[in-house]
Amino acid sequence: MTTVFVGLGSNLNNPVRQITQACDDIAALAHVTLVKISSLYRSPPMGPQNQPEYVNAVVEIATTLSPETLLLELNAIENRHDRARGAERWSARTLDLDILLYGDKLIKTENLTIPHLGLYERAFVLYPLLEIAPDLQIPGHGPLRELAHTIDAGGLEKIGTFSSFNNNGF
Ligand code: A4P
Ligand code: MG
Repeated sequence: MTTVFVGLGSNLNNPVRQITQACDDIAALAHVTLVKISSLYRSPPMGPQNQPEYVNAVVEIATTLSPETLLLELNAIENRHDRARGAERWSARTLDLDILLYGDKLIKTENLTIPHLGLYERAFVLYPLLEIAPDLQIPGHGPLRELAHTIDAGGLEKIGTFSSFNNNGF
């Protein structure tokens, strides 16, 4: 079993529902155990500003799937959420699932960069991650806590726990 952190983001078609449903979808994957779910956070769009605000979260899973197989499974979940792959970088999407960390592995292939490149600069990734793994060491980098303190959390707002939304029938 390897401990893996996955980042979730959505800004289209009821983002809260996209994220809570995606957590259920991840939990339902074979050879994956969902361990922790961060709160859901609202964040201003990074990139083009003419798109809605995002909802972001991070989950911790334990899995025996390889990084490549896990990526395929996560892409399949994105596709089931009607994810369109637009031409424009950083454009609006129903669901984005990124493998942030895969144990202590450093991976750089055509399909996969782990730790995820956005990890080092994105408040909407770092703060949810810090919430569920405050003592995490980022492979090849150092303590998450120190990294988070260098990144402005401006605009990031905790909007509720996973269960507060899920139990309310979103
Ligand atoms: N890929 C490489 N490494 C990884 C990894 N660690 N995890 C490759 C997942 N995928 C990885 O991904 C493109 C390719 O990245 C995949 O085929 C995979 O092989 P994608 O999901 O098709 O494209 P993308 O997500 O649109 O990539 P892009 O444009 O880099 O977008 P980002 O970086 O994901 O950013 N603002 C806020 N507030 N919150 C957000 O969540 N998200 C984005 C998208 C923009 N602005 C945002 C947010
Ligand atoms: Mg992505």
